[in-house]
Amino acid sequence: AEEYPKVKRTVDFKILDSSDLSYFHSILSDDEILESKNPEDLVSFNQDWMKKYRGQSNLILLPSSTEKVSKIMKYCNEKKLAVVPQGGNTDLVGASVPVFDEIILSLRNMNKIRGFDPVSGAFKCDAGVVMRDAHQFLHEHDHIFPLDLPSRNNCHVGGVVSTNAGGLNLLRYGSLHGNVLGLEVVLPNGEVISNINALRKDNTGYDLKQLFIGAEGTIGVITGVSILAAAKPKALNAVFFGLDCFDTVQKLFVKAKGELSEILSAFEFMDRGSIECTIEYLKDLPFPLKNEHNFYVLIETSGSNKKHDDEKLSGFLADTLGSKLISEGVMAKDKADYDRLWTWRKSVPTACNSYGGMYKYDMSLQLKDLYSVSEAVTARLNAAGLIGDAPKPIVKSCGYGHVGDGNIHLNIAVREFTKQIENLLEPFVYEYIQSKNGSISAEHGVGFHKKGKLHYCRSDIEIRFMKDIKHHYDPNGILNPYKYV
Ligand code: 2HG
Ligand code: ZN
Repeated sequence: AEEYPKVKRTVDFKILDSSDLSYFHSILSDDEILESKNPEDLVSFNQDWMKKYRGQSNLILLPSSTEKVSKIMKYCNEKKLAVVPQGGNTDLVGASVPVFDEIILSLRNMNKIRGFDPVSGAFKCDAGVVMRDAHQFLHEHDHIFPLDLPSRNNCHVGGVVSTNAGGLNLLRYGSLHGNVLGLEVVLPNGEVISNINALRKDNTGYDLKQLFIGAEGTIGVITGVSILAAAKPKALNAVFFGLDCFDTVQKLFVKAKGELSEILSAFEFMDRGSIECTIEYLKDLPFPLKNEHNFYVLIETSGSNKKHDDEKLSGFLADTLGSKLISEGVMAKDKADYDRLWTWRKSVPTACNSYGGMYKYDMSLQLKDLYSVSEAVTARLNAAGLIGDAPKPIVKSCGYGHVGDGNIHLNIAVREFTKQIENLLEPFVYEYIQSKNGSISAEHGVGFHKKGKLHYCRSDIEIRFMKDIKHHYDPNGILNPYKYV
């Protein structure tokens, strides 16, 4: 596990006692409270998905209404009890678990859909609705949730908004900063800001909701979300390509934008390491291509006319292969085939995680530089003799991500965490990103993992502004403490 001892518990924070528990019992029902003297009993809340971070909380509150969240926050603020808000706990930077004994405020009992307007597409729900359920509901209403992620079966709508996750179709539907119409947020002092009935356009001064999108629960607890759902595409298709170099990936991207244009909905890449790891993990699933390549690309189209879209995509495939830009590619034959092609992309994170453990970097760079960070890191690991030919080398470097968004995920899968590997990776990776004017977090956030690292991509003035905002909303610093701000 990551070393939490780098920080000390804030002495000002109160230590939970029986009077606090009595208060919580007076406002919540029994199934809204989970407590144990032994934090081990609460491990699924105390520990993150990657099993890298583990806190020591003895108390989980699972309120079922905004009013209850507000009462909890008001009380905690008055008593200086620290609180970490938690959604599906699928985050990747140690943002959603406690560091010490913070109370965990889980939104999972706030799981109601509040309404849907099929004319405008505005969809409203509680923060704790699981993304899969939002998709399911909207599907039945001929719409889709404008964001999809490999963790869709567990992550919460409020959690992804708090994280400002990007997902697999940002290229088509845009970021949450554009899609979220309004939010309901409980502030650390218990006050509720609500513009959940928001309009598509509202130009009356500061757009306050934007501050909470990507804030990772440091200045307020998102309890409700209103978001613009998109019309459900009637035709989906995908092609899977094998390519020789990242330069060709970029050429293919330009071609796809130009020729598939309005039906292009995803352009994802994976390198050789990612696919080798995933082949090992998926064992029995036959790989769609015959040959090995240095890069793989999955292109998705979605549109409204199956015949037109399929013709366009198969024409694109034939032309790409014919022009010798690329030597191998396949198009999905049917829906099951389409799902299988996506499995090769969606399984990469889990495949890397099952290797042993992983060092995870999520970065934004100019497209021309996107893969260079992986090459630079791999060269260092290679020079240290850590990437060998053994069936399962000590280190496996997996670079993949969202070409359309200029976002690479670099997972350094390891059989075990060692100081040697860590010292080869950091601060090298961050300094590299800084030298290219990139961002050290494209979509996973900052959390505990990148605490103290903002200066690699944010100026002193920007960091000062963030601290001012944190202090303004949360003067006692009780909300998600010890994290990036
Ligand atoms: C993805 O693009 C998600 O698959 C998760 O952002 C990435 O876990 C990851 O590395
Ligand atoms: Zn991603």
